[in-house]
Amino acid sequence: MMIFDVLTLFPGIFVSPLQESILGRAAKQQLLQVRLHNLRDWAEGKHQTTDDTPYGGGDGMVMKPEPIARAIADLKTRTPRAKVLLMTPQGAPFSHQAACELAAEEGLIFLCGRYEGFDERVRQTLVDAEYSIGDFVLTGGELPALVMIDAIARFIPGVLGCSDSAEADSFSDGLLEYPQYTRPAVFNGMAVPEVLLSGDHGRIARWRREQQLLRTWRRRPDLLKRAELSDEDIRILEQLQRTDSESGE
Ligand code: 4GX
Repeated sequence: MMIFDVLTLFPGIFVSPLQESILGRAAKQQLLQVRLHNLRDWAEGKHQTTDDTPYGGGDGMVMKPEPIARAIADLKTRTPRAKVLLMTPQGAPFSHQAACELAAEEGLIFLCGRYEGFDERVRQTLVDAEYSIGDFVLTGGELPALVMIDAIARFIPGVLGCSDSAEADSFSDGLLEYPQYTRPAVFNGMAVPEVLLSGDHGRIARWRREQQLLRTWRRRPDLLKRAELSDEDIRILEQLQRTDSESGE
């Protein structure tokens, strides 16, 4: 069973997202365990202070290193090989690939920062990897940790139903997903593409691949450089580029 330890000043943020739906079921089935820890439990003094003013002056507060060092040392007595992860806009871009690799670890410790972050010596000596979930600024590392736990959990065997596996979904071949439809056949005057009602599985598969290529080329051309493309895919793309002005999306 994979262990996710979370160090945070706000453990309450995690409770409902981890209880619901697929993650909640995975925890019940003992495929993963998320243990929430309040950093304040490792702080000292009457006020159990976890932050302090920055050396050199300036706005905001910085999280003190000692409570974090004690907390990580304690957690590592139980999971000695666990990797310590920090969420920050300065980290490596978190991705499908990173999620897949992290899912192979026995344990992960998510160190969630608030305020202006941590004393630099925490990163230098206690952190194994730093990740960013995107180029924007959040109020803390808690939501990024939840995002990462969700994406990593999908790669743990048994977490997803057999009908949709993490390896089969879009980012595995580097392309965006094709459009999906369900009943009714006509909604607000818009009909489902005829090919999907044809029952011709070969035609349907070709149409879906074409839609994946079209969407990726239109919306995320950057992804095409690293996508796994067959000779047929490349032929379809060249065709799309020639007829682009005609076909609307
Ligand atoms: N993708 N933030 C963390 C506080 C902080 C600052 C420095 C550690 C070091 C973010 C993101 C993000 C805001 C989370 C600053 N903690 N994290 N927080 N985007 O914006 O991961």
